[in-house]
Amino acid sequence: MSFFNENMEAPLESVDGEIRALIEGELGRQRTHIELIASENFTPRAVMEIMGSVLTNKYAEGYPHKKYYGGCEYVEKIEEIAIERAKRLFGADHANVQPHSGSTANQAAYFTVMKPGDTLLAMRLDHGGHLSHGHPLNFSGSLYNVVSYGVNRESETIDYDDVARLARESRPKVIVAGASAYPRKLDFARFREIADEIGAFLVTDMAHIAGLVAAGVHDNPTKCSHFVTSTTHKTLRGPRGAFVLCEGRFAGDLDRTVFPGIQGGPLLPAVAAKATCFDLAMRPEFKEYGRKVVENASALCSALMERGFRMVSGGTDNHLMLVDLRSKGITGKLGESILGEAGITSNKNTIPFDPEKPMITSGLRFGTAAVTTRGMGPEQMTALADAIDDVLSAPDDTDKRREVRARIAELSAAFPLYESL
Ligand code: DSN
Repeated sequence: MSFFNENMEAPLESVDGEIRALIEGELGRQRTHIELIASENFTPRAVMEIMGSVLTNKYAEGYPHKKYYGGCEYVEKIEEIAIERAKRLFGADHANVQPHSGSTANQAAYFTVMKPGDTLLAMRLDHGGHLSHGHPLNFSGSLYNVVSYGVNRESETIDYDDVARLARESRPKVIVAGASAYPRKLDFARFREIADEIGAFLVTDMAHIAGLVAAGVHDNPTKCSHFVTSTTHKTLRGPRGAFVLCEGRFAGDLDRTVFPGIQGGPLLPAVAAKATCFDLAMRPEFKEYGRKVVENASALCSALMERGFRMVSGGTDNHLMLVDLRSKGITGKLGESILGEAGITSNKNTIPFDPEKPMITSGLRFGTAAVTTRGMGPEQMTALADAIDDVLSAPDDTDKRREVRARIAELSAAFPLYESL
């Protein structure tokens, strides 16, 4: 065997021990910490097997039966299956499963119907939106004339009459429904009514709630939206990646926008893993999973409120919640850091009308997609609320954090993760 081939067959541990050790470290972290980042989840081993498969060796620019390369007989079947499953899962006319990320998926939807300088109406990031919904530092903020809507100061929920007013005043080409830190259900029918009144296109970014939609525990935006964009790795529990759904009349334009407009070759391991993720999400167990995610979020939120925490909008309808830490006299930055020391992973997050800067914040965002995948239920949510309260109520008490860390280690051990890895 040539030197080259020996290296080809060598396992990672003998090729790059440094990276291998760090991956092992990350596996250990995931096993021993409690994951409350609302956009994260644990994907099944089958999905990870696909992500590490030989599909990474193949180029397949174009679409099934119209590929620009030879040797696509297997990968185009895979892509066809992924497309069909995405359409079936969400009831869509058309699906493009090639976008690499949620931002790229949004870019594809925008580019299909907007020109630079057109107006985009979307939710502001500091009220729960996303960078790709028009933030000045994002492509969306620099290409388009962005008008933002936020939440009502009192209710901390979207004021649809205000969205309608902004739409009438600014006449956007596209209205975006969707958020990355909004704990309440979204009224897609109302968004569509607003869009129709002024002749705008409705792009729904369901990245956070896609798994809840698939499970039937959140309204499905597909029939109400001209375009639906999503990632696959959040509540949908698939590989890191994205897709776009649209009405049939936009199919050709959307596909041309993704390729050759924005991307070259699709990431085929991700395309195949999305196919498996969509199939898993159509199974009855996934409906049960979605129901439990929402049940756990509600249990964690109620338990935190009982312990004196103020929750933005007074609660949650979905998989996530936003905690206002001002009553505890600490910032989101400090909260994230001390919870991390105690083995609980979360992220600092602005709350609506936050007096702090985005790198500091007054809030924390918690989500229950990952802990639910691990098998935890309402009883564990109460234990987590106790642990969170113990840490955040005593920010100077390192002994307390050590004691909570031990409790978290015990809780993690009771819900093993990736035992076969
Ligand atoms: N970064 C994701 C989140 O945490 O919500 C959104 O892209």
